[in-house]
Amino acid sequence: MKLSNLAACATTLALAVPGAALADSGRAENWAIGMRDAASPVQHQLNDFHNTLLVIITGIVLLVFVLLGLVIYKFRASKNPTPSRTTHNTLLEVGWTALPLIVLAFIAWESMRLLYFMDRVEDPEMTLVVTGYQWYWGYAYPDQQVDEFLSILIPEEELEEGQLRLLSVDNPVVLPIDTDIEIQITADVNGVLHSWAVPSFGIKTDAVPLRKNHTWVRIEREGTYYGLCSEICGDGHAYMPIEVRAVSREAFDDWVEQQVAGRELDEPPVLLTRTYQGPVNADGQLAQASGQQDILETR
Ligand SMILES: [Cu+2]
Repeated sequence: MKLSNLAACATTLALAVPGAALADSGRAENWAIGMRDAASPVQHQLNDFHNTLLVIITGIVLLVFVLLGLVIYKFRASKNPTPSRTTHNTLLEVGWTALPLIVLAFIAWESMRLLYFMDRVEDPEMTLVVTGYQWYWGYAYPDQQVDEFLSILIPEEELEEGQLRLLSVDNPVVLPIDTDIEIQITADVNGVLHSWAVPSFGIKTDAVPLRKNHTWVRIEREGTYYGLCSEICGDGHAYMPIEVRAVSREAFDDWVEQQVAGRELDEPPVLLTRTYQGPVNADGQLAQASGQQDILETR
């Protein structure tokens, strides 16, 4: 949301209407405020919940301010040389205990409902397996028999027109729109904790070695969506972005065909050596984190 929309935004907040239509980008923009554009049912609900909470806390702050002002004005020393000694009022006390309880119960109920909604989808149509490595992501599509491929940051000096610094990767993860996708997230068994986070989808799920966490997405629009590792995982933490290409189902099927075509299933795995880029220091030189990793590749 651009700053110039602030006035519209203020009106929107006051009326508790979910965020105005935003530019469709899937990435952060300069001078933007508010949530990233929602592109999944989960993120839509998160936005709505966020807006509802904003109204509730605004109401509470205003109420407290007004009461405080009233007390300061009405019971000032000059007007009350002999202060009242009134204590206890059953109705008031029950009221100011019960009201916050009701508000909190509503927030808790809504939070839990959303947590369960984010957790899983009934009968997913396909599965994406995400694995966090030091420091890049691997993606596999077991249903489509697409073996794991690696998604590695494009170094700044190799960026091409239209690619984004610290966000674009060599092999983006490709997903179809309008499809219930189960996402299983784990991390390299010899590795560390990561977190696979794509704000437009409302996803931020930890990638834990030897554990498979899961979540789901149903992408509503074609486009490119970006995310970042969101668990401080080590010195390559800032260099393992997530780039998701959401395409039509037909385009996705074509992509799968390309991935699978020409692959001899009986071929023995090949030992490949991949390099990854670690942090860059002020002179643009790679710091010591850069290195190599041997990967068994079945293609
Ligand atoms: Cu990480």
